Amino acid sequence: MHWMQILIILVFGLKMSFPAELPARAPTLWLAKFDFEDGRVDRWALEGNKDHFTFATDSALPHSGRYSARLNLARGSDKARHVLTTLRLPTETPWKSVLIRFFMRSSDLADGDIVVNLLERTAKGPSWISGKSPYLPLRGCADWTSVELRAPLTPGATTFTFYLSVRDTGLARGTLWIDDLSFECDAGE
Ligand SMILES: [Ca+2]
Repeated sequence: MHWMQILIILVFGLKMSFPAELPARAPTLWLAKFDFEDGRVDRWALEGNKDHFTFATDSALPHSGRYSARLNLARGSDKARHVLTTLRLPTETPWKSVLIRFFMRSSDLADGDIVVNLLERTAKGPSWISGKSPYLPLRGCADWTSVELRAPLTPGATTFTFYLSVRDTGLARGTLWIDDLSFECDAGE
């Protein structure tokens, strides 16, 4: 068979397999997943009153594998405390949102002692996606609990920062464990 005949058959076959009227699926991208199985938290940073909290991997009752990450508020603090990680966004695609999923459990934390805050960086500079109020207050829970939220992104944003922020009441103390945290970008509506 001549190579042109093979090419025509291949092209025709592909068209038959993927009819043009099927809507194109908006691209998605797995940006990052943290299962903490390397026993490290070196992609995370602490900001604020660092003597008053720790963030490290922990092997007691992980959600998956051998490790989770443990945020321990050793004592109260009237100054801000944050644990954060920044992810680079590939800008070839105008991402419209990011889906964040994780599992958490806690001990001695009141509802809302820790909130999730989200920051994006665009050509205009950094801005809170969540505005001035907490984006998502976390509820205290003794057993592993699934948390999921979708945050809007400004198309063209270059980085995205996920914060676990401790409420500045001076009273918050206790422990939060987090595991299987994933970030998935979506270019759809
Ligand atoms: Ca794990």
